[in-house]
Amino acid sequence: MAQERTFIAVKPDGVQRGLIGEIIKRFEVKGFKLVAMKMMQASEEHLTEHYIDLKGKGFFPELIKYMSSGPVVAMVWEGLGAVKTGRVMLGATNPADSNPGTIRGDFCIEVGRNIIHGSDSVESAKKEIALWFTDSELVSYKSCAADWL
Ligand code: D4T
Repeated sequence: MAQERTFIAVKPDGVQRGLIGEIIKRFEVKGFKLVAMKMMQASEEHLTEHYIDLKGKGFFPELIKYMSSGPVVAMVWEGLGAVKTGRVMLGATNPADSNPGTIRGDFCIEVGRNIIHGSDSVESAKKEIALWFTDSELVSYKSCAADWL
């Protein structure tokens, strides 16, 4: 496994349901390092760019409406295998298939309200991080826990 960065976003339902802290906690206690974070109201244009690969899907208009219905918390987490492990921590896209113990498995029910996004590959992570953050928003520092993980 290599050191990677992954893009994680608490979706509008996760924000409204008070799950920001719980989600941050899971990545923190796992041992990943937070390198960027901001709360923002994403525009439909920005979200269309983020979900461009899904543009042909029937659920796309609903997805954009939902994702732009309130603020999201965008984050970048760094660590060994952060992309793959991040996806495991999120659980399956459809919460009906997400195992208990995963974020979606523990906190949501419907695929259209699945509270969190996580990059699905290193390549998508790079694109998503560049879409949501400027280089200067990605903070470089050494965590004091780094040698213990
Ligand atoms: P995101 O990108 O939000 O982390 O979700 P996934 O990577 O796990 O899954 P995805 O890209 O296939 O779907 C993006 C987003 O669309 C919603 N969705 C998905 C939906 O509302 N109905 C559906 O049938 C599917 C497949 C949920 C996540």
